[in-house]
Amino acid sequence: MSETIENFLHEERIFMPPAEFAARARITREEYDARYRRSLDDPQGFWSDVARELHWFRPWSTVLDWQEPHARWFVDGQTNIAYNALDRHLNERGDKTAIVWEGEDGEVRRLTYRDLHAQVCQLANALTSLGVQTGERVTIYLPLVPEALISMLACARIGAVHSVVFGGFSAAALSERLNDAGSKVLITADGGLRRGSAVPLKANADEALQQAPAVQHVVVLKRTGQDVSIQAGRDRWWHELTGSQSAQHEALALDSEHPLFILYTSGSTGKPKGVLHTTGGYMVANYLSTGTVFDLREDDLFWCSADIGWVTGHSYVAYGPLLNGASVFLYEGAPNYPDMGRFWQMIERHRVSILYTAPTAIRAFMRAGNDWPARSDLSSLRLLGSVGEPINPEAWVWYHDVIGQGRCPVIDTWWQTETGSIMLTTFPGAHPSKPGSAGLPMFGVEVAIVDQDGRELGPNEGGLLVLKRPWPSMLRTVYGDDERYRKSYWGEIPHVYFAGDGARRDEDGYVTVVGRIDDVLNVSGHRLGTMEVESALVAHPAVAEAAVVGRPDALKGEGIVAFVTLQQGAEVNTDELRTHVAREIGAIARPDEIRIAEALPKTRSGKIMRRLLRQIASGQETTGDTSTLEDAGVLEQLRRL
Ligand code: 6R9
Repeated sequence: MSETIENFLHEERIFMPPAEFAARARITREEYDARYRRSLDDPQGFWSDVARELHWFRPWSTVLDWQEPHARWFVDGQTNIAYNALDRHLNERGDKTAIVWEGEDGEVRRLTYRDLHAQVCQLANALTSLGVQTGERVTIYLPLVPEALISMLACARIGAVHSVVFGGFSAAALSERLNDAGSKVLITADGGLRRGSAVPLKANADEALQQAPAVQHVVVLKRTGQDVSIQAGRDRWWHELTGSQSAQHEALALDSEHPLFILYTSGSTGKPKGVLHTTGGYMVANYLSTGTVFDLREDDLFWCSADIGWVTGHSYVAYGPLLNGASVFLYEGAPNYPDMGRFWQMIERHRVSILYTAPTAIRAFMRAGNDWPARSDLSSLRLLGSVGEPINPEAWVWYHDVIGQGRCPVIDTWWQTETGSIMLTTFPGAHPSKPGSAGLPMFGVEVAIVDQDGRELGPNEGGLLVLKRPWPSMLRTVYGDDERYRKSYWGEIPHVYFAGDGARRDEDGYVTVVGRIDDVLNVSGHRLGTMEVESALVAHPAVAEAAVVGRPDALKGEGIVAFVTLQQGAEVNTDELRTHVAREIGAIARPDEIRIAEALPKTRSGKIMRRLLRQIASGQETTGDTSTLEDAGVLEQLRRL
């Protein structure tokens, strides 16, 4: 990490917004300043004005009720996010393209707002026919196909709370999430295409369902046509279930604080947290951020390459763009299939104008060389965004020069599953960009860099990133564990939201986020708890103890290194352990390296000294205090591994 920080500190290049872009930008410098000031001085007025651009079945009485750490936004208001994302557009934009989808096999589908509305209504009616009630949870385990968005919107329409589980997660991860949410309905598919082969989603789901007895109904989308087993009475084909349903459905008027979705994310303990978002605030914040940060225009084709299983897919593939009546591009498969030119060919083919992707992808494309993008016409692009992890300046500049051809501003947006929408960014037509630095606070966001005691630090001092006031799209709780919510987010430092990231802010107010300061890894932009990987490892019969740390990785941001000790007399091959972790959690959690050790470095009180393991894993000298180490000989042995 220190190498990365050095690199950030020495980056001094500044990129001004291109004049042509700035001239017609939705948010100019003056507008940003004025609106940002108003959002802090008069939050009620500011947020009311934004919310009034959307449809409410009943207006709110109070904009914010804040009983720390619980916020209620647009109190007493009634709305429906699916109504705002679909019905609201039908008169003016019924024939406008809502979704252009490309399957990995090259199949293309287009849905207008009217088509999307009709299909969402049919599924909403179908879910109701299965007995799904308002407030009940529905788990979605699908590939990135239009039906993933249709499922989310159908749930939102009837007030069912969706819990999307990334299609790359294992059966075990799925059953854990099904059980935690208490879902009675699962929506899945026979499979999805990834790198030319079919991912066995239904088979995984069947395995998961053996451990999730509460699930009564499974809706199965036919995507690949691969063989699957259908359990009579429980499993129904999507097309059979929805085909006979009416394409009319009246969206329910839901309380502004009605739960919209649960999304599981990693924390510093073993069990993933079910981050809960509610309706009104999430809707208003995403409507605003998508429209303004991405300078969205009627004729844009917006491509956020995230999977629907992550928050970026929720906010900037599905809800934000559709709330703005935008056309969204979706791609099902792997970025390097059949080759490293796939992204650029699709941008040319569909005339994508805004691309929002992750640093890991950018670094992989950069490594593959400039020939790939050079073969495609990228002139439709006008804005580029980055999200998910710190972007190193080299990758930023490459993205700007080679993909954006110097013409497109690049924005680096910092936010989290918990924040629901973008919290830090530059506005592309308003602010100069500094590669590696996310930038300035979004409207309504008050950011600070503090020390462990909550004291605010000065310019360029590294500290903890906190947010000083509630914002509309903030998580409301950890599903089923409010205590964990209080402790993790509002209990670390009094009266502020603790993000878990380290950061510093420069003289111009630009915030650079350097990475997690807790036991959470960021591997290719995906959050993974070290404890989750450790739990998976110790579940293997040969493993006695495990300690997992991150190590800087030029491509993935962070790689996973596991140190394990074995049970007495046990023998195991490290590849088997790596595969075991992938099977337990999903391929994203597969350790890059496993080192079998005789013992782990522990303090006298039995705590594993991860700092030392991190240093050993990245080949550094072990430094700092080792006086609390129980057995100094352990270090010697580890270094030799
Ligand atoms: C949206 C999303 C959140 C964590 C966050 C931070 C890292 C995200 C970043 C960034 C530096 C950026 N992160 N964006 N770090 N610069 N622009 O990624 O949500 O999956 O919950 O991850 O990702 O560490 O705390 P999520």
